[in-house]
Amino acid sequence: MLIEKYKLSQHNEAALKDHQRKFDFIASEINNTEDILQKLIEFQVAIPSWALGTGGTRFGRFPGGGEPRNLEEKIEDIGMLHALNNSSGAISLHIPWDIPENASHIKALAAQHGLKFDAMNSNTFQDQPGQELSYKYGSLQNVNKAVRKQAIDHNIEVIKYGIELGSESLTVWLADGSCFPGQLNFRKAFQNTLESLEEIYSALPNDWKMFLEYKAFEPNFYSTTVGDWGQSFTYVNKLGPKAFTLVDLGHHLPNANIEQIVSLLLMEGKLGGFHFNDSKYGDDDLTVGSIKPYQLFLIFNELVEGMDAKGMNHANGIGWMIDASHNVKDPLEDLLQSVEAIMITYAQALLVDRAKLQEAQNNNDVVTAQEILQQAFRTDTRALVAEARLRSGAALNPLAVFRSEKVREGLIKQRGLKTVATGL
Ligand code: RM4
Ligand code: MN
Ligand code: MN
Repeated sequence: MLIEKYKLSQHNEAALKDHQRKFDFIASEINNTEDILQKLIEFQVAIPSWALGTGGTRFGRFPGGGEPRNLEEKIEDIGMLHALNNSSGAISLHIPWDIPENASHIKALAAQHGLKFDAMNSNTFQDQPGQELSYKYGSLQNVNKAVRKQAIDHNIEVIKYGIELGSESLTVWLADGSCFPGQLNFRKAFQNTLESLEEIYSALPNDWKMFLEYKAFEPNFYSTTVGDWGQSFTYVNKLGPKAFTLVDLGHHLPNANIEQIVSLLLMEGKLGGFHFNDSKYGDDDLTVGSIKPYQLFLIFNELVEGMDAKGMNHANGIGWMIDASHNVKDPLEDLLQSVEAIMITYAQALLVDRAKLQEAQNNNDVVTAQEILQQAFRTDTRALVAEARLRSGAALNPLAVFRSEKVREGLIKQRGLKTVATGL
């Protein structure tokens, strides 16, 4: 559903006075307003094509109506989000959930909405109808060479789809592992996986990157073959310069120090991809910033510090994506909230006084170091983020426009109440 430009302007005009007051205040409080605004305008977070419908849990799924019925409609939904916030200018596809039957048509449609194709995702964690061999006991790690070959071929096929669309990266997330002690020989599982990844890596175009995502548990509950950042890092180091680790915020054991993980991966030049979500217990895939906003800030603080230390471009040095699932909220509203939380937190991280922080660290002044971080975290950056949107022709308040324009109602009218988007 297209939201007409004049509707956005109407909404912005009505909200302008209030916004201006708040923006003037924050601008008077900080020094580098223009620089921060520019960075906010440039920063883009990809939306995965599987996050546009209702996720559900293994106990049930409660679809909300108006879900996209095909890839075209998924692109339209993301285009609508991008028109509202100008921060979700990319789409990440999962094959085979979203096979682009006609690549040039799909590419043109995405371009119309100002969208790029972010990382392509392979899927060897489910068996597809008509598939010859099963992934029940793993894919790239499987003890059976023929299963491994099938999974390798699938990944190479995903790369081919990506080339047609203009994507430049492949994300490999494996459900491989074991559910019971004794089921697997850990070293053999690692070696098989490495050999399989090597074959996929050799099919990567020169200007592509491969992201290897780790996850502590689920669907396997005893061991996971790419279970943590150390394991992913070992694989990607062996693979070569085009291979990188991907950090998904929900894929750690409780209380892991994720900010330290991203800092060290950046130092080693091996942080390539990033999946945003939030969690209370495990891979909960909740709205970004809804549970642990301070942790998100500390992670962003290390991301900014580490990227700057390497002279990396914040917007495209790392593949940023939201990886969430929506059980009780409207998925599109949830995505708007997630993008907003990311931008607010990114802006806070940009506010950290790095020179003073370094000085405090060098003097072992623990109290000042904490004050500096919390000063940034407690700054209300919402007006900065809104101003960045205003300047790029998007909405001052995307969620309010989504609601007042009755987007969901419109989508239900267009697509029906009982549509089910492909995905988990
Ligand atoms: C996994 C992981 C992957 C995502 C799948 C759907 O837990 O986060 O990134 O592609 O879920
Ligand atoms: Mn993920
Ligand atoms: Mn996950």
